Amino acid sequence: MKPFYITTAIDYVNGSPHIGHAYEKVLTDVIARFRRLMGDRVHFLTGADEHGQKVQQSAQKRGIAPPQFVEEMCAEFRALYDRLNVSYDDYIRTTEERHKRVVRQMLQKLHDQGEIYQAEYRGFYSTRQEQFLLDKERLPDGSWPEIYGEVTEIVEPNYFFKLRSHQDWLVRFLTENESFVFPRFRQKQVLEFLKEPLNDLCISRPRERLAWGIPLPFDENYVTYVWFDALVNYYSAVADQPGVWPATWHVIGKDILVPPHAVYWPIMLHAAGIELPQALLVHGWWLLRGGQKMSKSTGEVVNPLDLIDRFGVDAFRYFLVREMNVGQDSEFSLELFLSRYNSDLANDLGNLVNRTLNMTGRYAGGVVPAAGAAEEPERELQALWQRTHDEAIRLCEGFQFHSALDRTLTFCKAINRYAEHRAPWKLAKSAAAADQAALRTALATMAEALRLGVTLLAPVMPATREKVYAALGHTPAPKWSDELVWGDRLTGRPVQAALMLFPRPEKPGNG
Ligand code: ME8
Repeated sequence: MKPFYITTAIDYVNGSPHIGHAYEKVLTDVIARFRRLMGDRVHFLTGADEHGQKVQQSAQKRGIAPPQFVEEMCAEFRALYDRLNVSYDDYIRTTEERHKRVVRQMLQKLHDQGEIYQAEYRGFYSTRQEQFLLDKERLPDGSWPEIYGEVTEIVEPNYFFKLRSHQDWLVRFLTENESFVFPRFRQKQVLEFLKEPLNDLCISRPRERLAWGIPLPFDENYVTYVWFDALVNYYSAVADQPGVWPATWHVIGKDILVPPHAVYWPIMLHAAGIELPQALLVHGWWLLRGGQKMSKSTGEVVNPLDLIDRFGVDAFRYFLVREMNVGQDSEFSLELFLSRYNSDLANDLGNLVNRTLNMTGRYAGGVVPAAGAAEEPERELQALWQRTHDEAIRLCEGFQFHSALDRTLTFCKAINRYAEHRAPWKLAKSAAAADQAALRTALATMAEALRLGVTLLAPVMPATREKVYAALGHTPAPKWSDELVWGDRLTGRPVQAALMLFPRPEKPGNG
């Protein structure tokens, strides 16, 4: 079986990771975990983009050599992803030999085929963005937008890749492969961009200006310029593992779709005679309140570690996935985070767990009783479970994780309502056999429904599932699909007295 090969963008390691990095890796992790649970063999790649001007400059600022700098930064990124429970199978660094070798092979091949030529390059260069700028990007007064930082004019011989000669092919390819880019509206943006003639792509930088890069195999006075290095990671990481390439999905942010991933990358692969990835999944951006962009250079970023320390990994993962409709942008604020945390997690899910454990302890000696015959309330809850399950799986298949979570939490709320309706605390006061039977059924139903709820949350909240299973004394079946079936799996299991999953923040409102 061909693995489900999924990748993330590789991060620039010139500054600390922020919520955008965390989001992309968590989103990809949710997909990877979902596919694994659905029975696919998954290969999940993430990594670090370590070469380039910005890294060279950041290292200089710190007064250390680039290799030491990237070593430290990369450790910081990886520590975050480990903390976030990102279940990647491989981590590629563009400074690794396995990557450099493949980049050089690919460049040599394209050079031999006549796809790469030398010419004079003249242009206005933004060091901050590591790119040459087009005249049309100037502001009406002739200056450059602030995001580009300092802009200088440069004239130098460089190497170019013949992008333009493949433009017609790419347009045809995208027209014939309508679902190459998800969501669809992004594919339209690519085609829109391709209405203008492409310029050939400058793929080199003179080594004297940029030493921190991969030397061109056919001219060692130059290093490879950013995209020809970075994009190749997806392929270089698996080049020696037959059967893994092509990627099933490249998960990327909207800023690096056009032109890098939707234009350069397909054309590079096509020209080199390598199969194309199956599709690109393009997510939106986390913005600050009022739609403001987060910026490493202004220091206005959200540090994921602060939130994880205060609220736990799964609360943070839940928030990211619940608040973002994949493909759209979303705004981050602590108020919004706290409101989700309190209502969905502390109230609905956390309360459900506490009540279930607590009542099983109090009214059934801490052992899940056997359910009796289902009556109307049980039948209703079971029917709701079946609908929730079917819809959630369908939504996850289509990357609508925010809606899948919504359905699952609605189910949890329904279990709470069921508990209130059955009121075990009242039934427990009665010695009548019918009431005692109803009590056993209610407790068993709550425990079983809770087990199903957290099972469905597994791709997003893996640690929560483990904790609740442990609290319910449950040993899961090997197959997720079996775990998702209503059945009296917990009968006779001893449960924990309590489990504090989502403690309320001490000072609500300001956290
Ligand atoms: O672009 N919200 O690296 P990077 C959501 N090295 N996602 C965000 C975001 C935000 N506020 N800010 C950034 C690079 N991202 C290149 C990629 S791939 C061959 C090379 C996303 O560290 C961004 O869209 O700037 C990108 O997908 C990823 O984080 C890494 O961004």
